[in-house]
Amino acid sequence: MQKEIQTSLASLNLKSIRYFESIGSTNDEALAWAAQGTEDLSLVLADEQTSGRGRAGRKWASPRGDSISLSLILRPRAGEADSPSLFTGLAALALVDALKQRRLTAQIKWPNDVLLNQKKCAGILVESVWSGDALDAVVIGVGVNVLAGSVPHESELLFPATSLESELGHAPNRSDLLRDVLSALLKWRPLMNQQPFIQAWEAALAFKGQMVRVWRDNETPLEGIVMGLAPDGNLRLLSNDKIVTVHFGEIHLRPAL
Ligand code: BT5
Repeated sequence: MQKEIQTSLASLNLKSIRYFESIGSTNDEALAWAAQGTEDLSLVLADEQTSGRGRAGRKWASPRGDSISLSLILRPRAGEADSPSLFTGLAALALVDALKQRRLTAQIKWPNDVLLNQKKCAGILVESVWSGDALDAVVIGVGVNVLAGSVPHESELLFPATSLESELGHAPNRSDLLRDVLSALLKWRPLMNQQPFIQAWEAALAFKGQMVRVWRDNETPLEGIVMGLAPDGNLRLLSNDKIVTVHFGEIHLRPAL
């Protein structure tokens, strides 16, 4: 597998790759590596995570051989975006593009889930390393359910889940998919502060024009119709005849039934 991945990624000019057959969390490894000063475009990959993380301490399942687990380290350049929401959008859009190449129409459940047929097939966890007030590094963690065995039992899920194998009817090649996701991410990166990026992200938003309920930390849930995105990647809802901006952070979004 490792050789196959190296061949697949050769054209991307990544700086350095650390591959693990099994690891706790690729994001933990990448955060430590970033703190030691590794370069922009360093990548951590694993065939299995034993303590994969979602947001707010939730678990992310990535059993051996069934999923893609990656953490890409970026060192934001001068003038580049410094908002975690934009980096989450970058990964989400890259996944949408790579799935489109496999004739799958994915949608983004803002802020960090990628859906196929309204079921979650991938999750994104962006974490930052700060040096005082300056953003030193961003770790973009991406988990993709490639084979059917990657999908946890429904009793462990907050939202329905699926795999690419289940949606396609056959198993896609993991190395090729990995290459296409990273290649799309690198393609969109220079555009992150620009309108076409937000437009493409907005075009892939799930529940557009629909009523959703958003839970935020310790606040009463907010209900509103999904209108789109602000230029910084925050979500715009129409709530009680007013446009409300929901800031990226610890939120959950669900269709309001
Ligand atoms: C996420 O969190 O969706 C972010 C997942 C990020 C995982 C990647 S893998 C590489 C890198 N290294 C890490 O340690 N993490 C990143 P959140 O929105 O909080 O969703 C977590 C919830 O998703 C859990 O509470 C479960 O309900 C559900 N879940 C867990 N594993 C899943 C899976 N494989 N497929 C679909 N849903 C899952």
